[in-house]
Amino acid sequence: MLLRSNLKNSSPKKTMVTTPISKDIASESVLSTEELRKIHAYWRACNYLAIGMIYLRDNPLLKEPLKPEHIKQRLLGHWGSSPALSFIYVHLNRLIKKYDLSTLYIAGPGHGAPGVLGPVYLEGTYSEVYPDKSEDIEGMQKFFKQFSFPGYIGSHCTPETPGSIHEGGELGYSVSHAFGAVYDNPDLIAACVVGDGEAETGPLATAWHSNKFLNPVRDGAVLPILNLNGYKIANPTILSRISSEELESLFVGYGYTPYVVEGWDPELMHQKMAAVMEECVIKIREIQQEARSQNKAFRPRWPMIILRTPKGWTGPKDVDGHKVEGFWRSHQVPMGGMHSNPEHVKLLEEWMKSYKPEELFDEDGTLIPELKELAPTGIRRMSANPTTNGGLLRKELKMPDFCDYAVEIDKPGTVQVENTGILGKFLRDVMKNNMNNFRVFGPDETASNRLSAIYEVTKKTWLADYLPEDQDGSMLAPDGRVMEMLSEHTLEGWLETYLLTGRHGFFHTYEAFVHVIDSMFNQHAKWLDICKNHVSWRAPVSSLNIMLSSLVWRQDHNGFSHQDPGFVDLVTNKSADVTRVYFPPDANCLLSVADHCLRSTNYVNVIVSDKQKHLQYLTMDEAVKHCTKGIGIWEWASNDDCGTEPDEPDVIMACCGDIPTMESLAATAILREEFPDLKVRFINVVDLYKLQTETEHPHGLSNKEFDILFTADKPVIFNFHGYPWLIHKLAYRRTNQERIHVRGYKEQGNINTPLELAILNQIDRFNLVIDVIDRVPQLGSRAAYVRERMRDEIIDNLAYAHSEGMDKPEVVNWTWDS
Ligand SMILES: Cc1ncc(C[n+]2csc(CCOP(=O)(O)OP(=O)(O)O)c2C)c(N)n1
Ligand SMILES: [Mg+2]
Repeated sequence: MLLRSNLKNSSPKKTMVTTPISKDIASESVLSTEELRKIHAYWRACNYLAIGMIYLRDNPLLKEPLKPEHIKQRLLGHWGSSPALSFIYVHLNRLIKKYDLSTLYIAGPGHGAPGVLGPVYLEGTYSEVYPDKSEDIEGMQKFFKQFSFPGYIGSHCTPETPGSIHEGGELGYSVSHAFGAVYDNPDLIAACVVGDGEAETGPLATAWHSNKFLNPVRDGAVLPILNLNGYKIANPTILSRISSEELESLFVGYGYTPYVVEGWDPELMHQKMAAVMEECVIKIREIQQEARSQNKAFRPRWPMIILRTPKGWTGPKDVDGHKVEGFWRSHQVPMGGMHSNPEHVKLLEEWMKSYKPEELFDEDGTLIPELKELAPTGIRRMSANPTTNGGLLRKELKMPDFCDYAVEIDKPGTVQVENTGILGKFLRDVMKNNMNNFRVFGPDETASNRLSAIYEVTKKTWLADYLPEDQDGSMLAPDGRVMEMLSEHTLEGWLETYLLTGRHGFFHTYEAFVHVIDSMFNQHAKWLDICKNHVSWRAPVSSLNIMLSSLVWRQDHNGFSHQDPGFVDLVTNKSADVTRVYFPPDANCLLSVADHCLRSTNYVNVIVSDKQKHLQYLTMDEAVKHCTKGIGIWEWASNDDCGTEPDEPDVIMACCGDIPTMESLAATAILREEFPDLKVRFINVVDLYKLQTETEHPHGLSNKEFDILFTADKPVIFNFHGYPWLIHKLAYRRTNQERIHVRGYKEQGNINTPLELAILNQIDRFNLVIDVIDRVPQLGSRAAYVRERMRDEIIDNLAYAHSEGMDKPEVVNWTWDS
């Protein structure tokens, strides 16, 4: 045990090597005249292609005078970011060849896709993947026309882009994506271009700290390149309008050594960029060499580049009297009106010809050999780096047998267990078996969500400073495999590309705060959907597994702010091809579901499971069957099968979610005692999508199956974990759906006891009994008395909670004894 006095005197153990900031190393020329000429020519070819993509549908090499009919009717795409993106790309190519680097390219401003697609085409990958976009004039014409054209590809670095694992449509995730790709990929460098507008987003701002989680012994490196082109869509960027001192200090504070490359003159800029980028690559290698030769993890000052270039660099200086190059007006298409303004057509032609395409491409439209050889070949091309089609590298997890972690069940509903605690043991062994391609991600909640068993085999990754008292339970280690940072954005970003590069992971977070990454989930689901349905060359990747814990119904001490079960509503908006939502009611079901999710590919699996103690219902054998079916009658809780013909239930008690399941069971117990003749069928839903029809979701029940389970006309009292409308939304096509009465969270909450919270939202046992009484016609006079008693129970229990600060012992200790 550490003593208090130790704590007082302790000073952080420095893990970071402090090297002087070196910035202005580019005074000498590193490129020979020949190299400079060629690299500039290659960049000109990229820029030419970028403009061609945005403007042309025909006449790709301008062999004929440019006419309006050669130009697309709708001009879409972003020129502004493109020149810098390809500038960086060609300079990376030089070093990839020189040092035989394995590198991938992340374009933060992915809207500048023309700046990426150009070099991808020039290095041949595009034509290999899409043979009709061949490296000749015919292929170039198709390549131009397809860009941002209906029926073809989008204007970002979409999944169709070879080498892309980051679309960059929604800004903010480039840095976290870059780091996620290099964790456990020691030989990989992720070159990550960050837009200066993008850098204003919350997710990007916090992701700079990813370097505190990067271990130079076992992980690769990220080279961030902040493209300070000064503007967003129609505004200056903050980082471009602060002093150099402030700017550089910011990155020093984030733990980087910033190298500044600044200017307009391409010739000078090529020399500077070549020198700085080479210095950065050498630094990265030195750091890795130092760490790996001694097997010693430390946090170095990683290099990063601040590239200050004009927005729309090399584009038209002015259009119609307005400044364009170096201003926000170059963000998208510098000039339109191509079908009404001949002057603009002339300007476009001059602009394109300024790159001298005849010097770059031969008669057939193929890049000339002396330029072709500037690009790396084979899998060294950033567009063909194997990690960018990670499904091909993916190896199945070595899975322990989840049945070995089963909770013993003698009688359903009598034993209480922390479900996620059991899962933690299973995940511990998944981790133990897969110590270089599986990680667990959470915003400082691994222990809180009861998954601490994982720490028996690995700790939390931590490359920042250590204090002596950290020995006392902080569970930090430079080689830990549990990723904890209080940034759901960063965690989600890391995990997404960890998966896209062929590995496996598990993300868990508080239910209410998963909303922080709503739109990241959206983007990833869209990415998967496109890959699955439209990009056949992308191999399936491991599913994104998200477990929501610390659920709405057990936020009695955190209160209202922590009560929000709405993430699953969002999930159900996304493509049925890639979304799955599970509500395991107990630990054995959770194990079965988790095993299934960890083995699956190309989905976002959402598992909703609370961390507190809950009643256990199914043996492992029963749980496997129940989860395989996804929905089922719990016979032991039902009494509608009496062996008389024709048997029919009077009411169906349906439930979905661990807490609502217990309340439904408790209500069923009351019903069976109070109305022994009432025939109750008890149905539990694990797989939420069972409620949709099979035409809407592959998991959906057919109408026939649904009617057999729920009957065609009996009242259904559906107790749901989340917002009630979601069940109505999913089941809206079912027979007589107006008989389906859903209880769920109604935004009623505060500091409550669990039962009080349930009562306020009417998912509690007493309100459910009242619901049955109100919906089932033949209950007779007794119903009135039972209904009164239920109302009395509600009043009593609320009063008890407010006087004692807890629920009555008979509620807390309730078990299923029927
Ligand atoms: C999160 C997000 N908000 C807003 C937008 C709309 N948007 C598209 S491009 C852009 C400006 C981006 O500026 P910057 O990152 O500097 O890239 P640049 O175009 O200058 O290369 C904006 C605001 C977006 N794509 N994503
Ligand atoms: Mg910008």
